[in-house]
Amino acid sequence: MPIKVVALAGGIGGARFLKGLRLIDDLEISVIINNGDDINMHGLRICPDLDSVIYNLAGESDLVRGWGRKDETWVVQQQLAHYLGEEQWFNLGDKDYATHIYRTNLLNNGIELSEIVKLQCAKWGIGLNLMPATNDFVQTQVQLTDGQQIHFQEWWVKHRAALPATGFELIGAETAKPAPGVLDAIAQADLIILPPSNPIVSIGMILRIPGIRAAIMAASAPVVGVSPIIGGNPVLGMADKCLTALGLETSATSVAAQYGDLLDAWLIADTDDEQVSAITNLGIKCESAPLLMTDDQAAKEIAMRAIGMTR
Ligand code: FO1
Repeated sequence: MPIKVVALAGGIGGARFLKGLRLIDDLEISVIINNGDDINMHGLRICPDLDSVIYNLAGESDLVRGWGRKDETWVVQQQLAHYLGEEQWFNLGDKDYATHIYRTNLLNNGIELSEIVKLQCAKWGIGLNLMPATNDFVQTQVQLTDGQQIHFQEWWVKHRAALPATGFELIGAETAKPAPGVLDAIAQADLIILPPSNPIVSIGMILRIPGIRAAIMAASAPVVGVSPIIGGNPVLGMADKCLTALGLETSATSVAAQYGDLLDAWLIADTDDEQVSAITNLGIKCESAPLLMTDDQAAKEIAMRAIGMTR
């Protein structure tokens, strides 16, 4: 009888974890993917975390960048820069443009994002059940210390998260609904996993879609998370900038406290094992292990260790 696993995933870190998780036998894997990074550009809907997960699972992602397609070319972008008279700060490759054109055309024809993701998975032969957190258009905005509010991608990519921020808002969240299948997958899960994605702007934004956090709290499945922070630093991306913006410490303990009563178990890095007792005192089962996902096999071992904490 396969174990029904539900993972909440953001972009690059989540995708790398999933490439290991899917190597484990007898798991039926559903993935709820963050839409907060989504942005409309040049009249196209861009869904970075959905695309990072799909491209990684399809073996099509650029492994150095972590986002976008491998063996990419940038002709359309260069031509757009010519027309627009300015260099594009958000890099969209030619193969990537095909995804955005395909998705936007279907959306404009009334096809829901969750259906489009299923079509993409079929095209790429991805056997996992991937779902966007919501079919509604939500966008993460960053509140800056100067009072301005800018799109997450502008903060993250154009400014490399260097502009001091005080908070993150998910625009559209109040009226957003979980995508079809999301709440059922959570309710029927035998195990729920929080991979080492950004706890604030990736997993944190999934949890802001009304109903999802409550469904996880009500689920019979245990919830196990894997720390995205090793030592005082994120392994990938800039989760430290997000935690600092909220006045939170960048540590495995701080992220566990941020997830709070959602967590039953928390796997941290072996180099952080002095934090095991502090996390245990939060009422969360805590163990340490090597957490660098150097390849799919390493990610598989981390996933097995995390699952083992709840069995
Ligand atoms: N990240 C960057 O650092 N620079 C980029 O130019 C960039 C472009 C881009 C285009 C499509 C896409 O799906 C993702 C892209 N990303 C880029 C990553 C994106 O910012 C992600 O949202 C973050 O990496 C967080 O997951």
